[in-house]
Amino acid sequence: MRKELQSILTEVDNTSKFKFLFKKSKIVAAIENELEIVDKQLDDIDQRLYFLDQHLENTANELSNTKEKLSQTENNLANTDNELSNTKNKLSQTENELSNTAGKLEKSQEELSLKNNLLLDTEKKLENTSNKLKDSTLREKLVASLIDPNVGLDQAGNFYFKNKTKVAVAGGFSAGKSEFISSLFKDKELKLASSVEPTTAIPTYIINSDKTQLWAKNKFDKLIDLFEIDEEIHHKLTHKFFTEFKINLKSLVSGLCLKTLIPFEYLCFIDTPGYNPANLQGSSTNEDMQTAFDFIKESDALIWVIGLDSNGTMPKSDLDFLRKVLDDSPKMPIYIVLNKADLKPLNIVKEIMDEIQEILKDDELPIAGISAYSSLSRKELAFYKQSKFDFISSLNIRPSQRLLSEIWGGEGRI
Ligand SMILES: Nc1nc2c(ncn2[C@@H]2O[C@H](COP(=O)(O)OP(=O)(O)O)[C@@H](O)[C@H]2O)c(=O)[nH]1
Ligand SMILES: [Mg+2]
Repeated sequence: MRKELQSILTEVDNTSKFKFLFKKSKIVAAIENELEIVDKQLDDIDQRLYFLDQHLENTANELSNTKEKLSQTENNLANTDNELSNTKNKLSQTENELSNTAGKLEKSQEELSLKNNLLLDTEKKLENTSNKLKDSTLREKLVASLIDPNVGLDQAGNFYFKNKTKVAVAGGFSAGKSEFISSLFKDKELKLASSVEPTTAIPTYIINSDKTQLWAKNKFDKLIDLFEIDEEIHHKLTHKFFTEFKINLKSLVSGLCLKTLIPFEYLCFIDTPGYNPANLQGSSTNEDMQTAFDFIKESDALIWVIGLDSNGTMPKSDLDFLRKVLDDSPKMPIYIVLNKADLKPLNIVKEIMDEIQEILKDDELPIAGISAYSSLSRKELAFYKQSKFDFISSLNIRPSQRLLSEIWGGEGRI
């Protein structure tokens, strides 16, 4: 526009040169005025342009800054991503290492447990060997003292049977005869050995004494103090011991005598070898019956034990046996112990007791009483006529000087 006005001004100038009658000064002034306005506007525009430029530049700067920050942030993000991925890798590595270590630990534990078992096995074997060695030493000592005619006390030794009333404890094999006698001991730890076969059982005589002693009578009629051989011998002379070392004790020893504290000063209990009733497996021979019978004949009273585990009544063979005893010794006091009464309900035990009492009455077999008893718990659950304690106590009086010479020889002293 400014150019147009300038050209107009130049035109006017030129025109005035041709001496036209023209109000030149007025026109020029107007144009110049216009020019001034236009110049001002132009200046304004320039200034605005300048501002705009500056604003643009600022915005461009800010944009560039923002871009830079964005790029930095992007970089940072990428770094963080990398770090994250690194950390993940490390974590996974650590997890693997941990799992490996756990596996190794498990293996080590297994190996340790195997080694431990091996150690226990070895210890057991060692203990067995050591026990065997000890047992074998015991065997040698035992056999040596039993077969030497010069070892042991003569019959006139320590024990006196002359003031004792002999009470035979008899009954079927495994009825609990030994356990019954053991239940009378003051010392609850002390027990008569439980034999596995009737043929291996040796008659054992039990008498009262302050000091516990175990004596064996050998085939030379000498008495051997078994506790002198080994203080724990009564725990060691088990069925296993005899079978393992192939010792037939019965062929070396004719009887055992256990002295221990019992509340019956004048009694000598005889733990007789049992016999198997004819209807049971491994039934006994007439010889077994005869052996039991001979011991009873020797005695002043008889306690007949019936095991309630295998019996619900009085076995016929028992009745026959008792009949034979009474035929031979009509005055023999007979007391019946229904042992292992803890194995049946009390009402059943009482029913069995009533039935047995009826049977004996019908068979005209006089008895001194019946006791339903548990030798294991030392408890009497019921009785007929009199308790077992009353019966035994009634026998516990100083008898006339009857000798046990038939069994122990000499003067009735051992
Ligand atoms: N539950 C129970 N078992 C008994 C009782 N008396 C003995 N026994 C068990 O019966 C088995 C034979 O006993 P034992 O005295 O050796 O019989 P024995 O052959 O007549 O001398 C053993 O295992 C005893 O523990 C008792 O009163 N109750
Ligand atoms: Mg026995």
